[in-house]
Amino acid sequence: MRFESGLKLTMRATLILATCSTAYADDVVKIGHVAPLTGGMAHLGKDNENGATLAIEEINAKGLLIAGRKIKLLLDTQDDAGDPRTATQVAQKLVDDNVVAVVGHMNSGTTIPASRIYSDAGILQISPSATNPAYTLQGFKTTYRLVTTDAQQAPAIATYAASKLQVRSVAIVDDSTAYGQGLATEFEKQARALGIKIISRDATNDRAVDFRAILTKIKGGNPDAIMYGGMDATGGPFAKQARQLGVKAKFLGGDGVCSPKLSELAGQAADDVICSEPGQALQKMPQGAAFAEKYEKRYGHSLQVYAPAAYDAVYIIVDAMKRANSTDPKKIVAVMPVTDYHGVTGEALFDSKGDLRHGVISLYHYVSGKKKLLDSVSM
Ligand code: ABU
Repeated sequence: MRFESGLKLTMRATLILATCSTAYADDVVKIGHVAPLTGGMAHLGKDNENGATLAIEEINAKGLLIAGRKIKLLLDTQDDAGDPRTATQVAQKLVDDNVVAVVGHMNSGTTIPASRIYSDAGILQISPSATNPAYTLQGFKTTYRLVTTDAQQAPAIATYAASKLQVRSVAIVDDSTAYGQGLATEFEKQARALGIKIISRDATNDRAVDFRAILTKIKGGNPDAIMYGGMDATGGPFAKQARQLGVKAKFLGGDGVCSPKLSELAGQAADDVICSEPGQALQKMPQGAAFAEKYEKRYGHSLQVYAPAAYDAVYIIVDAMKRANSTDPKKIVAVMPVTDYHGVTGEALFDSKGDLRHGVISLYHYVSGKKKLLDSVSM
């Protein structure tokens, strides 16, 4: 069992706990969380943190008993700034902090390098958002995710573009990250298979702000669509600058761009974006509406994309603790393969790699800046 006594908490926390008569009976168990909490992706990282926090608060309020001991959960949340090197540093910090499991990271480019550290430490990692297939292909027993992969998402976007939007030619741009590059490559494979002409393939980076050189080149090729592999922080300005340059193409993207915030970042160009999300649309999730309402009540604004998955990830960790009757990280990992948890995002059943057994992809567009569901595809 990995418990940290209330007596070992900081002086401030000890004083707070000492005012409560039952506090000394509680063992503090830390669950790690990592996402970019600063920089251009902070709105998505904070959304993940909010989802995880909501679950922790609910579980603590109801009370949690494991192996006859009262547990108080603490979210040990860290900022990796979406940077792979920082991600490995904060992963090691969480291991040193004795977390029992980790919700995160948010980006594929941070989740993948951090996963070796958690694997070496025998600590369960559940990403609510990393979609690059490589994450769960490393042979680690500790890697899980609650999103369908880009190997499923990219073909869904390409197929929709060819069959419903009559896209016959496309320019592809990625942000040189594990996510953006991987998604663009999977899209390119499927687009070629469907007979879509690839006019060009270019790379920018995930901190770029000026896309005019790439867009001017793309404009010359006059593609029906531009597929952007990257996040909304760069995808929004990319689409906006394309419109300013008079590019007429539709914009295609994955879940990285598919946020409510995109319309703020892209302006009117958002109405030409078609994007995918891993999983069922919030309004189609059995507990989706209730979760959205609870989130808004707690935070005073609506959620972005991955908060329901981050929320479910905490409950799945607690479900594993209950089934293992332990907070020992290795015992938690041992029971994860037989998880069958019904959460906000639906039923979580994992394959031998830690991927969801049944995936759904939702496709969206924007109407007057509002994200609207177009279609759902079961994989
Ligand atoms: N799935 C898009 C955002 C997170 C990632 O990098 O995979």
